[in-house]
Amino acid sequence: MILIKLGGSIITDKTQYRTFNRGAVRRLCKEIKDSGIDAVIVHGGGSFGHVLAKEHSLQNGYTEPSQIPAAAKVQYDMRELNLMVISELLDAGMPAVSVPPGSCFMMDDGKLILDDPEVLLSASRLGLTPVVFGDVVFDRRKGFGICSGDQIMEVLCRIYDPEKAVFVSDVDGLFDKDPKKNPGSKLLPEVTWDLLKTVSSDISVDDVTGGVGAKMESMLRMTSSKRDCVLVNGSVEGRLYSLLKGDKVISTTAKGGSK
Ligand code: ATP
Ligand code: IP8
Repeated sequence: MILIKLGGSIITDKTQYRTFNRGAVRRLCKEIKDSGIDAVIVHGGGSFGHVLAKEHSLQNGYTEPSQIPAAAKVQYDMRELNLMVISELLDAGMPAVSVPPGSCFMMDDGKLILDDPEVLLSASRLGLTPVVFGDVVFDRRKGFGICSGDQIMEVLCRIYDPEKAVFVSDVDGLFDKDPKKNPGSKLLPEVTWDLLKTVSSDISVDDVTGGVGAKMESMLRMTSSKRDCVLVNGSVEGRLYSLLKGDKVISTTAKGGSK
C-alpha cells in the first residue's frame, strides 16, 4: 500500500481563495489509477483551508466567538474541496470514500488522536479508497484547531505501515531556498535531520500549518529502514505515475528515521 498526500499547492491555487486546480487533480487521479497501486489518499487545504483559517487564527484554538462562523465555513469549504477531489477519483475509476477528520477524529492540544481506526481499515479491506484531508477538528483543550494533511499522513503511517509515503506538491522537492523566490536555488535529492537545519529559514509558506519545513519534519518522522518517504512535483505530467511504478524520478527522499 502507498500513502499519498495531494498537497494544497497542487490541487488549488494557494493565492486565490477557493480556487480548484481541476485539470491537475484529474491528471493526478488518472496517474494513481493507471499505476495500479493500492492507495490511501490524503489531501491538503490550499486556498480552501488556509486563507480563512489564517484570517481568524483558527490554528490557535478557540479564543473568541467571532471565530465560530469562520470555523464552520472552513469545514464547509474543505468538504466542498474533498467532494471535488473524490469526484475526480471516481471518474478515474477509483472507488473513493470521504473520511472527514472534523467529524471522525479529535485532537488533544493540537495532537491528532485516532484511537479507533476501524472506519478506515473497514473501507480499505473492502477495496474502497479512503480519502482524508486537512480540516477544522475539535480539540479537548483548545476547543478546535487545524489538523494538517501532513499530521494525518503521520497517523495513517502508523495505522497502515505503508511501503512508501508520497507527498505531492508543485515544485520538484525540497530546495536549499524557496525555488519560487530564488531562481538559483538547488534541489536536495535527499534530506536528513542535519541537512534540514541548513535549509533557508524562509522555508514556511503563507500557511497556518507550517509550510514545507513542517512537512519535511513529518516526512523524516515517517521514514524507516523499510519505507521511503518522497516529495515529488505533481505539476510535471507522468512524474507521480513513474514514482508509483517504482522508477527513480526527480524528487526529495527523506532519510534517517526518527530524531
Ligand atoms: P498544503 O499544506 O496546503 O496541503 P502542500 O502540501 O502542497 O500544501 P506547501 O506547504 O504549500 O505544501 O509547500 C510547498 C510550497 O513550499 C511550494 O509551493 C514552495 O513554493 C514552498 N517552499 C518554500 N520554501 C521551499 C523550499 N526550501 N523547498 C521547496 N519548497 C519550498
Ligand atoms: O493543507 C490544512 O491542511 P494542510 C487544512 O495539509 C486547513 O496543511 C483547514 C487549513
